[in-house]
Amino acid sequence: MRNREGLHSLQNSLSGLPQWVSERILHQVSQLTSYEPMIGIMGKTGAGKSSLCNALFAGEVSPVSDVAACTREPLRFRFQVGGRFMTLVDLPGVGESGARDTEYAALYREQLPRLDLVLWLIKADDRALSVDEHFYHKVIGEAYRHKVLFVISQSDKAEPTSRGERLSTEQKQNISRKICLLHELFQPVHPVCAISVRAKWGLRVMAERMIKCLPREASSPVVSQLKPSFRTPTVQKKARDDFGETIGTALDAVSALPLIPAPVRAVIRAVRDTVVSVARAVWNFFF
Ligand SMILES: Nc1nc2c(ncn2[C@@H]2O[C@H](COP(=O)(O)OP(=O)(O)OP(=O)(O)O)[C@@H](O)[C@H]2O)c(=O)[nH]1
Ligand SMILES: [Mg+2]
Repeated sequence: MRNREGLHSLQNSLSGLPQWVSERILHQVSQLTSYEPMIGIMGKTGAGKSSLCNALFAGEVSPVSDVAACTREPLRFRFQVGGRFMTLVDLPGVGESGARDTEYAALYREQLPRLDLVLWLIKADDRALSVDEHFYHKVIGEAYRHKVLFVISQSDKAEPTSRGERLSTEQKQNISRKICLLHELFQPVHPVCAISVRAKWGLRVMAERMIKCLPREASSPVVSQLKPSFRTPTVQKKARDDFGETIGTALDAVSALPLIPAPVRAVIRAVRDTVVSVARAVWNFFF
């Protein structure tokens, strides 16, 4: 219903264009609004993967395939919020014996191209990082590093531990050191984040980073899966801008087609910015 209102405004903004152009753009809009994002999650067992996902996402989780724990297949969880779906893929392998590298390399080569992002959790008090490092270099490889967002989890376990609910200044300093260390070890494409689900610390910034790292077409559908407290103005702005820009890019692509008559091209260029701003304005109707 709300979708229809949004579509109506967009249709109006496209009304000066030839029908085939307008249809092509509306088709793009419908693909964007029905896009099902896929996020991978990695890290040793007990790193806090399930806890983080439960903290961030509002969806009702339904396991898509329940595979016995001993098989090295990724576990998929499909989420649903308000009729939209997202899939989380729990990826195995980090922390297991190096002998399986080839097997995992094959599995990851199959999974990585389809993933919009991979969250890689490293527990704040985990010092056995060479295992993660080995896996990162041997299995992920250069081609997909831009899809990895490292997250230091369970930051409340950083030294010096206390019973307090909040992180102490000393703990935060140690977390900063750990962030620097991870930057040295992994040379990640995106800045490393730190969180504690228990202390409810760092999650909002982490959610913002995650949305920032996502490909344009995936940011809005992921935002719609976040719990309301993480749908901050920054997060919404990024998703709204991405939505507008994707549609702008679709118009640019049409106007760059070789056989487009010059007058049509001129009209496309003339309405482009208006269409983008209408798309941004109606974002809320869709997501
Ligand atoms: N202190 C503390 N404990 C946490 C935090 N996050 C998770 N835990 C605990 O750590 C344990 C492991 O968390 P999970 O979320 O199950 O970890 P996982 O990575 O999904 O583990 P596997 O599914 O076995 O690979 C649980 O007992 C959690 O309650 C945190 O931020 N702080
Ligand atoms: Mg788990």
